[in-house]
Amino acid sequence: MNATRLASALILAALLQACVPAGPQGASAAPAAGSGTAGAAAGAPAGSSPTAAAPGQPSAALPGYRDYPAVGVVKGFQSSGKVIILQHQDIAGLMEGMTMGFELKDPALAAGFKAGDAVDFTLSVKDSDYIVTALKKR
Ligand SMILES: [Cu+2]
Repeated sequence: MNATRLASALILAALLQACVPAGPQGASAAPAAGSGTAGAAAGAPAGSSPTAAAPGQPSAALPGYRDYPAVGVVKGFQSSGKVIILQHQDIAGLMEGMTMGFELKDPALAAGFKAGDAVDFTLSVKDSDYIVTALKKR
């Protein structure tokens, strides 16, 4: 049971660490009084993260691209809804957390989404092309 709780704390700590400061999700995650477990987390072997260095999988939506699962918060839209601005967490094997715009494969993917929505999304990448090919609310 302790191990389970520690694992949860580790996951939470990792999520919080990956999160860019001043995120709206701080509202739900802010009361993390995990200061006591932070030290333990830092010293623990980090062998429980199979996705840590995982490169993207070949994309099903876009041939030649690779898919990276990602988590973020919608900040807005540009280019008549063709570009979504996402404050994304670290994307394993790709980039650190930041706020940036991504082209939507289809603007319809973002129908019903608004600024402030926490989302899981799939980023399909080829060279310097970053395209959101899947989007769902968390
Ligand atoms: Cu980025």
